[in-house]
Order: sequence, then structure tokens, then C-alpha cells
Amino acid sequence: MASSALSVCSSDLSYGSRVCLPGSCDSYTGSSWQVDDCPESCCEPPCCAPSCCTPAPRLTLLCAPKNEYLLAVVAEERDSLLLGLRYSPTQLHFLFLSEDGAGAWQTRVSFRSPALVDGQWHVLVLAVSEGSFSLTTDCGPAVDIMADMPFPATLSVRGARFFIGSRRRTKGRFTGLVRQLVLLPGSDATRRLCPCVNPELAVLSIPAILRGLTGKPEDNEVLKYPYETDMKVTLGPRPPCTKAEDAQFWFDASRKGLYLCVGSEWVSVLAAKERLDYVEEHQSLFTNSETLGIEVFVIPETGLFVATANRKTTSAIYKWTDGKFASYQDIPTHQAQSWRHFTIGKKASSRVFLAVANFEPNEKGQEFSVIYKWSQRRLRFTPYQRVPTHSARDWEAFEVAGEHFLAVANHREGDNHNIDSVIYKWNPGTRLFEANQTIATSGAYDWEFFTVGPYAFLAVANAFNGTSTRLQSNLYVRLGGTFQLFQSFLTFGAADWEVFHIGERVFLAVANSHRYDVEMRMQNDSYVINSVIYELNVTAQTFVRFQEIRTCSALDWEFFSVGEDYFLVVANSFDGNTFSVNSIIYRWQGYEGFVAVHSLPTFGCRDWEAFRTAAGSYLVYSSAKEPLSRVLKLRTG
Ligand SMILES: [Ca+2]
Ligand SMILES: [Ca+2]
Ligand SMILES: [Ca+2]
Repeated sequence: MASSALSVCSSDLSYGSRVCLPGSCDSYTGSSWQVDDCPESCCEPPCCAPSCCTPAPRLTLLCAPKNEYLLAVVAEERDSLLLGLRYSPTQLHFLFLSEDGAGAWQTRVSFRSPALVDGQWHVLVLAVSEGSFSLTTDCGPAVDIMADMPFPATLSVRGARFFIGSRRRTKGRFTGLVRQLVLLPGSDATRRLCPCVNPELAVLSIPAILRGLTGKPEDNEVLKYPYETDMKVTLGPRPPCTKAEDAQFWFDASRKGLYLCVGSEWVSVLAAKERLDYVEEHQSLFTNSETLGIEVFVIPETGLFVATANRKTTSAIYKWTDGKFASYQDIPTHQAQSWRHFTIGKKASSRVFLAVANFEPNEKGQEFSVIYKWSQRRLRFTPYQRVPTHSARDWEAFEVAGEHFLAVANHREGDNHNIDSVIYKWNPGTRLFEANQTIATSGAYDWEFFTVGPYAFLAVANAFNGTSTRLQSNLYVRLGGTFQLFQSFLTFGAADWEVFHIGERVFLAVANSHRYDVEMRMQNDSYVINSVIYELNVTAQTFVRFQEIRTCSALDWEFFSVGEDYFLVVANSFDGNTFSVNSIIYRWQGYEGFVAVHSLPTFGCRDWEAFRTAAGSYLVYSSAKEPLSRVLKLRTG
């Protein structure tokens, strides 16, 4: 009637160098069921006692001289164990308290201990129903034990406390790592978590069973599995809690909160806090043509906008109106690649700019990109300054010590990819941007500016040098009034740099799009390659490789946060065969880095932007292959 799924990485328990024959440890012949009528301290003889040890190199078990608790429910007052899962190198014991008129006794169901002591993560699923106990390890074959002593139909946990990794006392504390413990009432999780013979961390992060519970109206019923129908766990919107529902559970799937009906109140058993639950489509935004770049920005006292850089002759600006983006202004562009919004001056609404990167010359063969300025009077963007560019891919706007800069990524001039990109500086006298510094780039795709303490950095994504995509992308630091080379990174068709901060830590992620070399033959796997996240090592004053993530011609990374969680979403555009590939949302999980949590079907995905309104958090992505961008809503609990 209940099952628990554990992922366990046991530490090396082989302290003590003595080994012993398994037979000498306990009378286990596989798995067993027995009434456990003696205190646990004496139940299992210390298997490594010298008397029972024989060196036996072939049939050996390294063992620890104690049992460790993975979980325990302890009745505090009488200090009795109501429920427990105890692990020893030889056996895994499931313990529970049975009570009837004659008294209370502890029952122990023992499985031959799964081999966990190998430094790897393991998934244990223990399914318990009235008369049977079933254990699967890493989704292998289940070991079933039919019990003479049934699992109690009711088990009062009044005044009890739940312990993970211990049973209250220091003794018996688990010395390995428990990554996740899922208690699933009323259901056997085995077939929902499996098959998963080689469980990956990504799969473990949110078990499919929890991901599937979206709290839709049709879910608002008592679970439908026959033997589960008496479990009284209700899903869906908050049900009533009256005398009739006393001691029943309500699982709020949308917020992952578990509540118990006590008296006439739902009492939180597992706290629910705001977190990303799932992503749902919010708006299909039909665009003038395929969209390469999107830029979301706010004009104070006017509203929220998105600018789309469209492949054909007209790009567009949409305004957030009644919870959707609505057409606002069309702007003629020439194979626009991206937009960049920025402001200059204090009175933000009167100094709003938008720069477009044009990839192609105009009808007269003139090649330039354009800076537009927001007209407070006309409530439209109007052309402000033309800047000569060469197949411009990207604009980056930034401010250093009160001065305003714009950097353009010049991709190529004719067939020559090894050209200068230019940093422009705002001249407050002329009120124009003027060339300030040139930097040699190779098929430049993206600029990314950031600061760390007093230092200003500018990273360029170099995508192609005319023969190869395998080349150095560079990070520059501003010293003595110019940007100077700080560090080089080997990249493969680098299309985007994304900088982000988590606490004090600074990360730089590169989107590697393509492994290609004129010398090399085309390879099928040249699009499915690793993109890399680097972390700044402050002591060494250098960025070091933090994590590599498999991507499919990645073109953009976008970092965002929801509640207390941090996420990265990647624009996967092509896998060598099709543009229909999933883009992936990764969640920051501390020492494990970023772990995949959501797969989003996308088509030729080019650019992601995250934004927030009073109604919640959203993502929008553009497609370089169809005139359709999509706005997604991040559902949180
Ligand atoms: Ca950029
Ligand atoms: Ca980005
Ligand atoms: Ca983006």
C-alpha cells in the first residue's frame, strides 16, 4: 500500500580490513521473513567478530560492524520504532510495528542486501502491500517476499517523528549518501520508475511519476488502482477536511505538498514552496518570417515589449497586452540577426534605444546596422544612427564607469571571416556612438559583457575562421581604458556566451553549435557535441571547466531563476538530420551542477528569453526555421 524509492550511494563501508564468510554473519539464505522479537542490537551478530572470520578471498563480503538506517519513524515517547529501513552490508531489513489486543511486536522483513558499496548511485524501490514486500534494485528483477505477518492496515504515527538517514540516535546513522527519498502512498512505484536499468541523475531528479501529476481536474479522484482505493489519498484542488476525511492525505500535485487531515484542518506534512512544476504553452506568436533573435525589454510607464529579428525584410515589435504579445510596430531590416535594448541617461523613458544587427546589405548594396530611439511623443521607435557593419550578428550594450558602449559582432566581409569587430563609445557631446576599439574576430557570433567586482569583461564567440569551427573564443578584460585579452577558450562554432551568477560564484556558458573542418569529412555527429560551462576560480583568476552538456547544435543559453531555484535552458537547433529536436531546461543542483529537468519540443530553436510579469514567469523562444515563436508559462506552486 505504500512504496518508497530511494537512490542511495553508499560510502565505502569496508573500514576494518577483516573479511568474513557471508554464512557466518547471519543465517541468511537469500531473503527471509521473520518475527523480530529481540532488540535489534543483538539480532545480528557482529559479523566481523574475530571468531567468525576466515580469510576467504573468493566468497567475501566486506562488512561494516553495524547497521545503518535509511529511514525510520520513531514513536518518541516510548522510543519504539514504528517503521524502519535498515541497511547492513549483508541484509536490508524493512521493520514495522504490529499491534493488536495481545500487544505490540516488531516484524522484520529481510532482503539479501543489494550491492551498494561501489561508489555509484542506486535506485531502490520497496513496494509494500498488505501481504507482500517487493524490492527492486536499479530496476532489476524484483525480489518478492510473501509475509505471514501482514503489514498493518493502520499504523498510528501520532507523536512519532520521521528520520532520514538515522533512527534518532547517533548509533545506526547512515554513512553513505541518500540523494532522494520518495514516499508514494497508495501505489507501487516500480513500474513507473522503471525500466531504468542504468538510472541517470537526470532521470532521478524528478521521478516521472511526480512529473506526470499535473493536478488536472480529471485527477481529482481517489487513486484508481484496485488495491489502492482504500488509501484515501486525494489529488487535485484542496478537498474538504471534515470528520469524514480525518487521517486522510491530500497530495497537492501542483505544489508537491502533502497534507494530512487532522481535526478539520489540512496539516502540512511535506512543505510546499514555490518551485517550477512544469512548462505549458501560453502563446503561439506568428511572426513576419523566421525569427533569429528576440529581445524582451520594459519601457518604464509604457509596458513590456519583445523585438523579433526576422529573416525577411521586416522585423517587428510586440507589446504585452492583456497577457499576450500583440503586434505593435514593424521595422524594415535586412536579414536581422538580433536586437539589443539599452538606455542612456537618468530619465529612462526618454532615452530608450534599440539596436538591430543586419546581416545583409540593403537594396542599394549599402551595409549597415541601425540604432533606433524611442520617441516618447510618437510612442514608436525611430531611426537614430546608422553604423557600418559586416554581416552583423549581435550587439552588446554596456556601461563602464558611467560611459556607454556598444559592441558589434561582425561575422564576415564577403568570404573573409577574419575581420575586426568594433566597440563603439557614446559621445555625450555629439550624442552619437563613435568607434573606440577594434578587436580581431573570426566569424564572430556573440558578445557578452559582465563585471566581477571592479573588473569589466567582454567575451566574444568566434564561430568560424574560413576553414574550421574549432577555434579560440576570447575573453577580454578592460584595463587602462581598453579591452585586453584575458583568457581563450577552445570552442566549436561558438554561437553564444551566457554569464550568470549563483551566490558568489560566476559562470560562463558557451553554446557550441558545430564541429566542422574543411580538411575533415562531414560527420554525422558534428552537431551533437558538448557545450561547456566554465566557472571563475577567483584565486587562480581564470575560468575553469565546470560541466559539459551534450547539445544539438546549440545556439543560445538562457539563465533564469524561479523561486529559490536556478535554471539554464539551451536552444538546441539541429541534430544533423532534423530541426525537430528537444530543447532542455536544466536545474542547478549544487554539487551535481545542472541536471536536465524538462524537455521541450522545439523546431530550429534559435533564441530563448526569460521574462516576468505580475502574472508569473515566462520563457519565449524563436525559431530560425518557421515563422512561429512560442511563449511558455512556467507553472509554479
Ligand atoms: Ca550577446
Ligand atoms: Ca544567451
Ligand atoms: Ca537569448
